[in-house]
Amino acid sequence: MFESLRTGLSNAFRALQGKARLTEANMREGLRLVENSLLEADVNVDVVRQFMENVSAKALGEKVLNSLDPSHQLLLIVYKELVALLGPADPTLPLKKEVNVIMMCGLQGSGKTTTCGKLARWLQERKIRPMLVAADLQRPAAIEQLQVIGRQLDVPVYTEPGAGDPVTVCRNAVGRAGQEGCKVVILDTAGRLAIDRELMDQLVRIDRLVQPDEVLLVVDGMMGQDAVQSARAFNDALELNGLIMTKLDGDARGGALLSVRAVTGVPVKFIGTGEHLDALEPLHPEGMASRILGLGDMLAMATEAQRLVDEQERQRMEQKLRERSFTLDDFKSQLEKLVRPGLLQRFMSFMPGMDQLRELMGDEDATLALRRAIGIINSMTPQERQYPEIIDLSRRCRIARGAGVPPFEVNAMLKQFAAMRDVMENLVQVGAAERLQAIQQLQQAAIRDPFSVLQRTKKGTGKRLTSQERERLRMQREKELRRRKRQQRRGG
Ligand SMILES: Nc1nc2c(ncn2[C@@H]2O[C@H](COP(=O)(O)OP(=O)(O)OP(=O)(O)O)[C@@H](O)[C@H]2O)c(=O)[nH]1
Ligand SMILES: [Mg+2]
Repeated sequence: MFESLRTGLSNAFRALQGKARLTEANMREGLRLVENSLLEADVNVDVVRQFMENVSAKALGEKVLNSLDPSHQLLLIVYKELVALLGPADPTLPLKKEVNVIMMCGLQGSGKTTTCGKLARWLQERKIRPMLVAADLQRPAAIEQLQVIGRQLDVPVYTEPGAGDPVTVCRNAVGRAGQEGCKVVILDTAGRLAIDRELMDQLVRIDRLVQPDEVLLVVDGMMGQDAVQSARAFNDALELNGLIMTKLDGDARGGALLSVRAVTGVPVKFIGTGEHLDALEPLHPEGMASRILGLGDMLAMATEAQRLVDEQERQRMEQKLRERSFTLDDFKSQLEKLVRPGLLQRFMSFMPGMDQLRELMGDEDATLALRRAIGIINSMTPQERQYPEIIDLSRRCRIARGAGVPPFEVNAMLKQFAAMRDVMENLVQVGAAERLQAIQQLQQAAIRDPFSVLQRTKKGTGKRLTSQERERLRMQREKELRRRKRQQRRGG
């Protein structure tokens, strides 16, 4: 997420690092780099101007210039300013009544229907029963699309095939939801390629006559400043409660996310980070700011990890860890959960200092590595999976042959397993609240002292690159440079 912005910003901080004496001129150079990266990320010019005014006022103060480590100070100032830019956010949905109505709107293809499904799933995970409503009568296939999602999630979908007026459909749906005990009704409305009178009139009519409790606008994060402008137009017509910005998993540069709140005054509540129905995250300004600065977002990672396993299995695992009987079979079943397209990349975006590793291996490679580990476990006997200590040289060679990998990989996997088991066993010894606290402390430490975290992680993953890997990195870099040049040419 937002690779180039992150790289640009970290270059700015690095430029100040290790300077024997920091002068105002040096600091101005660092600030210039910060400004450039924001502009390159397509942040609204007025927003950048205001941002830089705030940051400069603090960064050029005597206290910062005379401080022991001005690059840390600048990072901290930028972090706080990013948090202010993104927030205050309220990533919740107030549920007050028997039946709460959420209306989703947005331009065509922005991701409304998908996001309706994601929200429904998000509610389900919180034991709230949602109902989806096909209020997009424009496109015949729209109803079917929503029904497919409903079946996938096992969520009721209200449709009235052949109906002419979405207002009637929505009203009837609210009545039905009451009867069926659904607490939240999510209206999937129609989109248009551009904002036009007809689209707005229809939405305003639904808004006035159905009186939704929440009106959420879905905007495509890849659209950059156009997304911000359309959000402004929608907000003028509808008074939005919040935004959901989708497609931030792709090549989105981040400009839309960073500008939209300042330009429209509407908070971003959730972000969409993939096509799958579980790729929805509440936006926490602190976590996001820290992710943009490459410091990771441990809280999001912990939440995400928890989502992957259901409550029952989590308890079973905890029990095993507590009894210290966590085996390679359990390890395997955890690895299997991670082998899903896009998932590992998402996980990596939460971790501090993962840029290098991410550059090194794409999603495919990472998934491949997991599959190899699973393959290794598969070629072990039940006894070996239970007691890996018995794996000696000859067993190791046999396992390696069976899995089609070199023997050292068997060793590496066993070491990984042992390391992970140790960390997890230690974590289950403390209570849930303490665990959360430990994670938050880790995050705070990363923010306070980012370079140490980055350096540590770098050292940890700092294996020597083979010439092939170096070659691959070089090619990737060149490709990225070409892409940027193309973009610049297009831009002007
Ligand atoms: N990568 C990515 N793709 C997304 C995300 N959200 C939606 N999409 C994709 O965007 C495309 C359009 O999504 P829809 O949900 O059909 O969009 P819509 O706004 O309902 O479109 P209309 O009903 O035609 O106006 C689909 O291919 C989705 O899979 C996201 O967060 N990330
Ligand atoms: Mg749709």
